Order: sequence, then C-alpha cells, then structure tokens
Amino acid sequence: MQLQRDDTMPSNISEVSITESTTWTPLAKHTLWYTKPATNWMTSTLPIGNGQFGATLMGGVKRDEIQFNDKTLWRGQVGHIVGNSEYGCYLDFGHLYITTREINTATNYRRWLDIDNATAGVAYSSDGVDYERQYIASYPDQVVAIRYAASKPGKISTNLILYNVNGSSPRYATDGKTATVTFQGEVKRTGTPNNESYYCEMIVKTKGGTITQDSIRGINVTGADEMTVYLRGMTNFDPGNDDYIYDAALLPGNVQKVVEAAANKGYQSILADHIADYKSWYDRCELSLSNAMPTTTTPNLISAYATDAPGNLLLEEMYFAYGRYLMISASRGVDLPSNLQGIWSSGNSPGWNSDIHSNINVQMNYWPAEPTNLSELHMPFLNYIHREACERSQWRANAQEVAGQTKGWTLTTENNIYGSGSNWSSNYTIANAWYCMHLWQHYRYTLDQQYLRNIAFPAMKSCCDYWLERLVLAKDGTYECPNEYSPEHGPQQQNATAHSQQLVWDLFSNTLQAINVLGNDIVDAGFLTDLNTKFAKLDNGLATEEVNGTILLKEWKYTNQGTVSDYKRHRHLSHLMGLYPGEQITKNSDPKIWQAAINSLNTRGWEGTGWSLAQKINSHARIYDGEGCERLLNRALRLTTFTGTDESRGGIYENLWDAHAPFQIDGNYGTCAGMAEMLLQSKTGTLEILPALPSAWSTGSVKGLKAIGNFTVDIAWADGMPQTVTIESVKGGDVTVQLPHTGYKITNASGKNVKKKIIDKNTVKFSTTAGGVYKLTHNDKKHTSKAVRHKTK
Ligand code: FUC
Repeated sequence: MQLQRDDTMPSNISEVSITESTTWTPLAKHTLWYTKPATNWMTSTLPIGNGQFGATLMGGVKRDEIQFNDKTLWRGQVGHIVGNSEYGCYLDFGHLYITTREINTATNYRRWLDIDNATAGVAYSSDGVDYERQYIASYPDQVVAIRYAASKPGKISTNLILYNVNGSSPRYATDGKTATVTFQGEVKRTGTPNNESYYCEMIVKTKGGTITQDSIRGINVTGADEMTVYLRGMTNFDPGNDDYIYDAALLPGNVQKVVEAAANKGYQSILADHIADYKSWYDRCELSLSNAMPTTTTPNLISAYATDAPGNLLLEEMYFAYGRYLMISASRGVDLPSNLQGIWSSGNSPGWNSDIHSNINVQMNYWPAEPTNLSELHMPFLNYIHREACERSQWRANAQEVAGQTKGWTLTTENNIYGSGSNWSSNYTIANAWYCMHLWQHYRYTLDQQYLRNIAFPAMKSCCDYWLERLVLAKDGTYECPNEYSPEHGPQQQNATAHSQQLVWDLFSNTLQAINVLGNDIVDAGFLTDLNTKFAKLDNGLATEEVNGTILLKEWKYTNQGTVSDYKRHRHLSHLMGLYPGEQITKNSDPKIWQAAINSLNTRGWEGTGWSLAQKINSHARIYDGEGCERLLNRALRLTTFTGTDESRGGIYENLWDAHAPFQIDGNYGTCAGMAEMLLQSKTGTLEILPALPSAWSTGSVKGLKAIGNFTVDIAWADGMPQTVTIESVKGGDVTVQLPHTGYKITNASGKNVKKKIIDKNTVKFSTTAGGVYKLTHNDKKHTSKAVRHKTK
C-alpha cells in the first residue's frame, strides 16, 4: 500500500523558506551533513536504529517527518513455499509528523548524522532564536528519542500527529503536561488463522508550556522551553512459539513498560547511555586514511570525489565507518538478520519486498561482521539459521517440499520471517551450505567451542545430511548437486554448477574441521565415513574452459559459458565462491585454477549493481589487486539519484545508502567488508598484512580489525609499507604473519624480543599467550621494499 499523503501530513502545511548554513562544520569527523531538508526518502533521509527498531529522518523545519520500522512487522505466509506475491512483505510501521507552528523563515539551516556518536540533528535560526533538534535510537532504552530545544524560553510550539500506516487512527490523550499517543492493529498472515499484532506508543513531554489536544488532529505543544518525544512500536512476533507470535493481549503492556520507563528516565540519561553503548561497538575498529575534516557537505564531498584527493579518502573512510554504523543500527535485538534495506523501509512496496534474500544479499549483509570486530552482531543471523534449521519445522519440511529429500534442511531464495519462502527459482537449494559458511566463520574468528557445539554444528551436520543424501554419482565418478542454478543467469536447472559444487565442498570441508575440533564422538561413525567418502569423490567445482581465447573458470559443468549471453558482464560472481567468500581458491591452488579465477573475475568487468561492485572489491582484494579495488571503490561511490530498478545504476545516494538501484543495503556492508579485506586477510589462517593496498592509500592506519584465530590487529603504514603491526592474541596459540619482509622486530607488552620462526621470505610465525599483545616493527634499514606484491595478471 502506498502512503496517501492526505492521511499523513496535513496537506495545507507547506515548508517555510529556508536559507542554508554557510558557516557550520561538524565537530565529529565522520558526520554526514546537509544544508537542506531531505525531499526524497530513498536518496536523502538519514537512518537511525537500535538494531531492531529504527527511524528515518527528513529534517524539515515546519514539517518534520520521522518514519519508523520494527524488523518484525511483516505480512505474509507462515510456513510453506508459496507463490512469489504471497509469501509477504516487510512493512512500514508508522510516521510521526511534527509541525512547528508560528514560524515563517529559517536561516543557517543544517542537518546531520554523526556516525561517531550515533546522533542525528537539525538546527536553524528564526527570529533571533536558535533551534536545535536531536534524534537517537537507543538500544539500552529501546526507544527512539527526540529532543526539540531553543535558545530562548517558551519558543517551542508544535503539532504532533502519529500515522498508523497499516490501520486505524491513533488515540491521543493528555493531562496538560504529558501526552500519550497509541495505535494498534493487525497485519494479515496466511497459512494460519492468526494475524500478527502491532502496538505503538509515543509519550511527549515538555519543559514549560502546555500540551493540549488539537481540535482536528494530534496534540499541540504551546510555548515550551523544550520538548521530548519517546517512541516505540513492537509486534507480538515470537519465533519460539509455534505460530511465530505470542499472546497479543500482552503486547500493549510490553510496549507501555518500555516507553514509560524511557519517559521517566529522561532524555539526557538516555542519550548518555546510548552513546556509551554505541561507542562500545563502534570504537573497536577505525580506519584512518585522511586527516581532512568534513568541511564540505556530504553531497559536495560525493560530487568532488572523482577529483578531490583528500576529500576522496575522507569519503572512503566515512563509507567504511558508515557500514559499521549501519550494522550496529540494524543487527541487534531479535534473532532475525537485517533485510534488503537493513531495517528501514518507507511505504509498503519496497524492492523485492525488502526480504531475506539468500543468493548473495543477506550473506553480504554479514560480511563485515567478523573482520570489522562486530562478531556478536553476526548472532541475529546465526541464531536465526540455527533456529529455522534445527528448531522450527519448515526448513526441514522444505527438504521434502522443494527437493524431495528425506533428511536435513534447506530454503529458497526469497524468505520472510515466518519460515516461508517463495517458489521463485526454488530448485536453488544450495543457500543452506552458504549459510553454514557463516556458522563456521564465526567459530574461526572467535574459537568459541560452546557456540560451535550448540549453535553451529547441529545445523552444519543436518545440512550435510541433506547433501549427502541428495548428491548424485555422475558418469565421471564424481558426486554432483542435481538441478542447481547459478544465480542469476544461464541454465535454470543443471547438475554440478560451479557455485553449488564449491559451496558443498566448503560445507564438507568445514564440517570435517568442526568434527576435528569437537571430537569424532560428536557424530556416528556411519556419518563420518559417508562424509569422508563423498568429500573425496566430490566434484569440487573447479574446472577451466577456453572462451574466445581466454581460459576461464567454468560456471557450468555441462554448458560452455561462451554460449550464455551475459558471461562477460553479469552482476553475480556465482562461480567464484571459492575465491571469496570461500577460501578454496588461493594463490597456492593449482596455478591454472588460480589464473582462471583471475581471468573470470576480470572478465566480469568493472560495472554492476551496488552489491555486485562490493563483491568485486572483495574478490579483487583476494587476488591482491589493490588498484582494481580502488577502481571499483571509485565506481561504487559514484553519486546516483535514480530510485527505480536498474542494474546499471549502482552507486550511492547522497545519504550514503547503497543503490542497486533502488536502495539496497547489502552494497553498504559489502563495500565496508571489502575495505577491510584490502588491509588484512586471514582466510587460510595466515595474517596477510596490507594484501591489496592501492597506491591511493599510501599512508594510513587501521585499528581493531579481526583475524581468524581471534587476533585483533592494528596496522600503521607509510609509503605503502607497514610500519607497525600490533597483534592482540585473545585466545593464545601460534600466529603466522605475512609481511613485506621477515626483518620486523617482534616485541611483547614488556618490550622483550619475541622469538620468531621464519617460514619464507615474507612469512614469520611465533607463539602467543592468551591476552598477549605483540608489536611488529619495521626497523630494518636494509628492507625498503613496499608491501608484498603478488603477481595477479
Ligand atoms: C538478487 C540479485 C538482484 C537483487 C535481488 C534482491 O536476486 O540478483 O540484483 O539484488 O537479489
């Protein structure tokens, strides 16, 4: 349903004349800022979120629009694979319209999103008064809180209207000092007699002034010194209950408790706790490429990107920080992954239903989680996988319903939050193995064996059951995945796509390693024998073919890709799973395969949707092509204003949301991960320092990247050369580090030299103890070479 403007902001309210600020610059380095209110939700609104509940801010002066979402508000099917239009859609929850009364002009206008502190604001002056608004989405207090302030007393007079996107009008009540506004309703579900219920509450408080009910609509604040708003919408979604909902009668009380507690606590305490909480995540990792401050607005920074070198690096640094901001803001709370738009969606017709898309998108949302030190924020996705695969019934039923198997679990490409999916390309069932890669990677980064035993392994084992039963023995004596798809082109159903074979290879290899960690007793002997036998005879998805004179990695075992029209430019890199995010293809692989993978990646070119460019950055980092990464980054950060669907208009909007187009958040996350991949890789267990550093990043530093083995790594480099590398060993154990040379001095926290073993001319190995911090310093005058250069072409 599209929003009807008449239902929302009173149509007779037009914006006042606004003069842009020409003097303001933000205090925090990583601040997105603008000197005009947003006029288009997709391109210009600014998002805040507490991981589950969030808002988007338009920042008008007379007409302030705050649109909000909760990750759990979905209409659609419960269980079963159904038609494309039936399985459902992520829904807009509501809009808050705050009209500032008695205002005619605004000067010195600016609005911003400070991602170093997770606070958003609007400020302007009018008639000798300075007005300032602040907006936050608090995790500790679970509300969106808004504060309107003015430099003189009695100057805040507003009208507040809450709009229920999905049903009846709100109820307004006030005692003159506080107003409480609520709305509630149900959204339609099918496959069950029970709909999902939602409830929203807003409390408005003022310092000074009065609050009255408006004779037509909403509430009026008159002559206040300050106004604060506390807002929360929730649903009765509960994935632990059979029907995915809990008793709707309990919902209003749950919301009231949260909003009333927040209103009693007060804005300043909520703000202080919010910033402390946010920074406990955000400050763990930081990329510094530029000393520049954002002295120009974000739209200007983006426009100047192609030519303005210091600004250029600042935008790249900002985009990295923003990826982490968006993850902290969209992946906490309920055990559901962030969707195609994170948690932010206005109107009820988002692209691809803003669903959980399993053939690249939801995975990409989580690519930065481990390397950029937000490992715990991977859990809403990982717990969701475990729950749906091992505790709920539908993914297990899918094994039979979509694939005719009797064991294990699987899912299709398009998914809602109720275990249901659409039947679009439903023969694509290999997403289960790809999901298991995430389960395993979290273990590799954390070495948390309890997690491995209880959360990851049961789902990995069950996924192996599915594939061990489903694989077919081909004439060439190898095991193949039948009837698979190589998203999203070429033959719809074919045995042994490179994509499916590489993913099953990854699943089997990881599961065997997990058994090695947990002990053979974790499975029965028959399973282990079957797994070993089929792994040994598995077609590993790595074969080459010549296409128009170039040796490429095969995408289809039984179709030459030269016969598929899009092989040179298709946005998906489905046949390169083993290069990234997998680790099957490395420079130590068979040289023919390594070179074919490089050729295939280069053949796919330098264009794409936002997410495709992001995948290319990560993949080029894996082939040590720093210049290629920078070229793709330059392309990915190109301004776009197009909001329709177009595969060739990838880029960023002025609010730094990634454009597929339309807005799709995977590209934000994927590009953030790509920048981390350029600076540190650890896929094979060796810490590769600055593996794909472009010349544009000749000097810089990064702190708090994570490596496999639970190492935390800071790197400072100059002239392309790592100067110091600091490695904190969280769990102890040996660490292997690849550097430009082996002459780096290694000292421990007390400054004592650490004994190293030289593995080859670039690689050293040394022992660490849990909690130990080790500093590797480039102190050898003889070694002046730049960072390790790998031959990729
Ligand atoms: C995949 C991609 C599309 C789009 C959709 C949501 O199917 O091929 O480009 O991103 O997901």
